[in-house]
Amino acid sequence: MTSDNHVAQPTQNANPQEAGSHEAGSHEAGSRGAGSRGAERHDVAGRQDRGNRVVDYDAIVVGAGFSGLYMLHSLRKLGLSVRVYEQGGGVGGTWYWNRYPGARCDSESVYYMFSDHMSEDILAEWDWSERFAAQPEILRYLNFVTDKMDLRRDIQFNAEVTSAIYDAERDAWDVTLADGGTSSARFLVTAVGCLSSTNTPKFPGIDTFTGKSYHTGAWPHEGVDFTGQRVAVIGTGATGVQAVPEIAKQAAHLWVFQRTPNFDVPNRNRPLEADYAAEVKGSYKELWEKARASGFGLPYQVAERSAVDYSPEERERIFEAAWAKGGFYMGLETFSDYLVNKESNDTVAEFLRGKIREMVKDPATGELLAPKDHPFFTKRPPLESGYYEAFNRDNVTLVDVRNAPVEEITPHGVRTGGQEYEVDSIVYATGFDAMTGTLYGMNITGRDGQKLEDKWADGPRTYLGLTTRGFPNLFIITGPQSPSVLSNMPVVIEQNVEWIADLIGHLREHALDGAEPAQEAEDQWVAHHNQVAAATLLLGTDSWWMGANIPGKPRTLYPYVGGVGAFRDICRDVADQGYQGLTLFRNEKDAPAPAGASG
Ligand code: N01
Repeated sequence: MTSDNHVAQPTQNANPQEAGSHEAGSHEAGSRGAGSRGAERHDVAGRQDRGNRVVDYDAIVVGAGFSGLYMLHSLRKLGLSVRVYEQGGGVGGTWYWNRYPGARCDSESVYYMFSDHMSEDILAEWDWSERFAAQPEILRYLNFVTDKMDLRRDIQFNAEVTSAIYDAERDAWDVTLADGGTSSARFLVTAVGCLSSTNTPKFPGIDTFTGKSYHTGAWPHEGVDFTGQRVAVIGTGATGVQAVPEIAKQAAHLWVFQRTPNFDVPNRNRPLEADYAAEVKGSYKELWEKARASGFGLPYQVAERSAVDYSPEERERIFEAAWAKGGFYMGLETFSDYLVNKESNDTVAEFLRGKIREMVKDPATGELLAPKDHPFFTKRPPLESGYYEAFNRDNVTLVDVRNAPVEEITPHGVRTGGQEYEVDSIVYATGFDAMTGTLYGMNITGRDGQKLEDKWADGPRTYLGLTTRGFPNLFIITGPQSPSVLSNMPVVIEQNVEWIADLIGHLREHALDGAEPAQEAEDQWVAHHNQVAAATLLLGTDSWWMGANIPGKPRTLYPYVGGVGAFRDICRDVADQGYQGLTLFRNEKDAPAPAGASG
């Protein structure tokens, strides 16, 4: 028996276990998408033998980055048996794969970590060395967390999930790995990140290139020495912007192929001042609470004001202060209406264009680097450190592939505008099939054989971004229609994980076995998501947030833009009202759920 509730109206490689390097000698070798039967069928602590409804684990979690690690810890605390399958040879997710030169986090390191909810000790013991941590340090941190919390023993590495099929008879998820291994669980949690399936455009001739090709998102573990090489970097998003200054230091010549210029803001990275780090640690509870209640998961002092209400001189002073501070302060602490007010946005856009023109010596190059086709922050603004200065070097050339798109990759380089650029290496900084690519790669199949990809053929349909109807007991961490990438990730990850763990705890407490969103709840969430999105300028810009970077991908805003704090409140209300909008059920189809169990 089921009991339906309805949705509340929304209120508004130091790793010893690594399996080796991932050399990317061809573009295919350097790609990755959405394995071994390590799981012997075994007796699972707390498992009830329900005849043919036996499962191997209470929960299977896919992915061992920030979200998978915290999910494992949280489910273990509930006493569940958990198996984590991780495609990589070690923990880290994004930080395991993205080892390209210059890779570092764009969130300040003191806020880019687990809170005391994971462990007070870790928070106290771990010290970051830089304001914005580089990839190796973040990977070290995640390995430190893994070992400290004794998480490794439940993680199976080199385990790529190739299918996950819901069996309604057993109320179980059957999971298959690339090596043919299989296992099953009652709950399936995807912790696969938002940017995990690399995107390499299908340029004609791409396979004919005789040099080396790399995708930034699947970088060789041993690193790449570009010394003396002629190099092409295709793509100028957050990744390209980080990689270009570093590659420029080594290459004999570097050509940067730009389709759309971005509004890059300096990160002003520096060694982390001990006083500042101590101050943050001293008030972390307050700061994290502020981050949790904020729009973007950072405890910044958001200015509730519009640029249009200020004089040009006052605006300039505010912009200059944020420019000097560096990081996301330009977007978050200057004016609050950039995403909804074009006039306000124009002021910051013009300020940033001016800065770019100032920094780049060659006027024609500076003009090409100054974005004019989209408002600020409607594409993710990269943080830069030496990017614009790189174009003042003799060995760096910007190539415009907006007006003359890449025609083909030849055996010796890149052809565009009728000219061939001969290179030894091509770096594809061309991004990801974000948010859905990896989910679809797992061939997730729900009730009645429906594939997730088919259900979402016209765009994702979720309840809170965390669940989707027809896929009982499937939980998606940082899924589409949740704040996900529009937040400092650890903050939303903790919220998502805790909400899922609380729900599973609630089910167990009430002798229930599953949850699935009601149709009406899902419809209302999708409508709310779309309504919030439609009020912003985001829909008018081609960005990966809109799915615009992948040919044929439905054009819709993938992350939820209603704000981290507002989302958190909605999720809390749903839980407080007994998981309103979710159908909670038990396996014995004929047994009534206990009164009040579903709230
Ligand atoms: O990917 P992107 P990314 N011909 O999709 C270009 C996060 N991140 O890997 O803009 C020519 O942003 C494409 O051009 P256009 C962050 O959230 C975080 O750089 O589509 N060019 C663009 O320039 C970020 O937003 C950190 O016109 C083509 C580039 O390739 C996200 O990852 C650090 C092309 C792709 O840019 C993705 O960033 C780095 C074609 N056919 C990244 N196809 C941290 O702080 C694509 N491009 C943690």
